[in-house]
Amino acid sequence: MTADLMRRKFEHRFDLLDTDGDGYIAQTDFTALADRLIDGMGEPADSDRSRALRDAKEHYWTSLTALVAADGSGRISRDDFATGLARTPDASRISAMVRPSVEADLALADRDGDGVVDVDEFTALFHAIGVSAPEAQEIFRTLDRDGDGELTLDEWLAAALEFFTSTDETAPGNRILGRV
Ligand SMILES: [Ca+2]
Ligand SMILES: [Ca+2]
Ligand SMILES: [Ca+2]
Repeated sequence: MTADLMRRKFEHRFDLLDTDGDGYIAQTDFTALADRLIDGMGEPADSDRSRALRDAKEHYWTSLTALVAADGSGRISRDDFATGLARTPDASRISAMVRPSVEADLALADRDGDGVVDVDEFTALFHAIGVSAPEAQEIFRTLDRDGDGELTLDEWLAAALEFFTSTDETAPGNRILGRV
């Protein structure tokens, strides 16, 4: 059951990361993902936030290829992705991979610049990658663990790490990108 949960989570994430839907994740998917988020939030393409987001997604891609045995083709298949991540949930490496990405996502989403993300900011960010408002609101409530209506960097990072490493069916982080 545990292996099954991990596989379901990673396959779900793969489908979201495979932006062009060709069955492989490549650097171009991460570039497209960054552009989609930047456009969707109405952020100028050359702003500091946009640059930081693009750099963070590139870092994510580079870290991911180091983590999941790539076949040297510069792309990762669905099976390699799910199998590789399920085999080695190395928390420190996962954390190093996702932290810049979460920081950049938060900075992009935080339109009023108060350092945290409210439900409307969160919903707008997720809308940019095709997640419906009701689903984004549900994800927000799950990730906002103290229920104060604000998603902090720590709450977001905890969920991101949990997504990759927790074998608990009920872990809130499993829901970071919606139902799996
Ligand atoms: Ca692809
Ligand atoms: Ca905010
Ligand atoms: Ca909170």
